[in-house]
Amino acid sequence: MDSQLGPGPRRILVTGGSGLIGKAIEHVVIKEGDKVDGEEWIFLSSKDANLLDVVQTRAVFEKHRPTHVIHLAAKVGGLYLHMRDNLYFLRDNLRINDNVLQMAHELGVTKVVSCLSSCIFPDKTSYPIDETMIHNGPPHDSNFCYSHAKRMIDVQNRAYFQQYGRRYTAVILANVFGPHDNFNIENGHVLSALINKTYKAKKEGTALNVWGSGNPQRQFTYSLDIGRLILWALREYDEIDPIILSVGEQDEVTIKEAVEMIVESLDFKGEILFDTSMSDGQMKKTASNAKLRRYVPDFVFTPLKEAIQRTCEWFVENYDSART
Ligand code: NAP
Ligand code: GFB
Repeated sequence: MDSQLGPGPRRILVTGGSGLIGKAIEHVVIKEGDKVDGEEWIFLSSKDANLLDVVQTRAVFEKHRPTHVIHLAAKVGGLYLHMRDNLYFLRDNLRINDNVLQMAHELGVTKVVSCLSSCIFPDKTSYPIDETMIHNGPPHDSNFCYSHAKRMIDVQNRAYFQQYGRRYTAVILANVFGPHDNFNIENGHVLSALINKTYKAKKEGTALNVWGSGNPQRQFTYSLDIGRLILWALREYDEIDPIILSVGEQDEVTIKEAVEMIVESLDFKGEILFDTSMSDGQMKKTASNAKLRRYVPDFVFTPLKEAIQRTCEWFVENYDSART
C-alpha cells in the first residue's frame, strides 16, 4: 500500500494495543506483514501507562516520542455494562481522550486516528446514518454517557485543527468482534458473550439463554477487517471529519440470526431461550459505508458466517487464556 505518512522514520503508538482491535492491528502488521519501510510500531496496554493519569500519559509519550498515534484505549463494554456503569463510561473516556489528544498535540504528533462508535448517533433519526449526523440529537439512553464522551473526540479533532492545524481524525466502528475479544458473559459485547455462553451451555448440557427478544439488528464487522481499514486510515485518509468503517447496510443481521451462526459454529444442539425481561437496547443503528466505498471500492469484508466460525475456533483453542 502506498503511504502518505510523510518522510522519515515513523513511530506509531497504539493505545489500547492489548485489546480486541489493538491485537487485530498487531496481527495485520506483524503476522500479515503489512508494514511500510521506516515504520516502528509500539503497542501499549494499561500496564505500560494508565491513561486516566496525565502524569503517566506524559511519561509514556515522552518515552516513545511517537510521530503517529492510533488511539484505541477506552472503557469499553456491552449494553448491560453500560446500563450499570454509565457515569464511568463518560468520566473515564473523557479523561483518557483528553490526556491522549493533548499529549499528542504537546509532543508534536503528526496524526492521530481515534475510534468512535455507531451507537453514538442520534437515537431518533432517519436511516441509514452517515458521518454528517453525529451531533443531530440525543443518543440512545442505554449508553448516553459513552456516546457523549465519544462525540467529544470529534469536537476535539475539529478544535485541534482549527486552533493548531493538527490533523487528528476518527473512524466510526459498528459492532466489532473477533479473536482476543472480551468474552465475559456479564460485561462483554453480544457476540463474544454469546460465544462463551453457548460453549458453556454445550459443556454443561443446559439451555442457551439469549438476553432480549433477538429482534434488534446490528452490523457485525470482523476485527481483522477493521485492523486493515484502520491501517488504511492512518496511511491514506486525510480528512479531519470522521469516516464509518463497517460492513454495509445489506449485511445487517438480527441478533437471532447471529445466534444461529454461533450455534452452528459450535455445534450446539440444546434449547435456545430468549429472555425478554432483559433490555433490547437500541433496535438498530444502521450506518452507511458509502463514504468508505468511495475511497476503497474494492475492499472485501470477511463474510459474517466465516468470521463467526473463526472467532469460535479461536475461543475454543484459547479458552484458558481468553478474557472470560
Ligand atoms: P477492548 O478489547 O476492551 O480493549 C480496550 C483497550 O483499552 C485495552 O488495551 C485496555 O488495556 C485499554 N485501556 C482501557 N483502559 C485503559 C486505561 N485507563 N489506560 C490505558 N489503557 C486502557 O476494546 P476494543 O473493542 O479493542 O475497542 C478499541 C476502541 O474501539 C475503543 O476506543 C472502543 O470504544 C472502540 N469501539 C469498539 C467497538 C467494539 O465493538 N469492540 C465498537 C465501536 C468502537 P488492558 O488490556 O491493559 O486493560
Ligand atoms: O454488543 P451489545 O452488548 O451492545 O449488544 P449494543 C446488545 C444486543 O444484543 C441487545 C442482545 O439487543 C441485547 O439484547 N443480546 C442478547 C446480548 N444476548 C446478549 C448477551 O448475552 N450479552 C449482550 N451484551 N447482549 C454497543 C455499545 O451497543 O454498541 C458498545 O454498548 C459499542 O459500547 C457497540 O459501542 C458498538 O450493540 O447494544
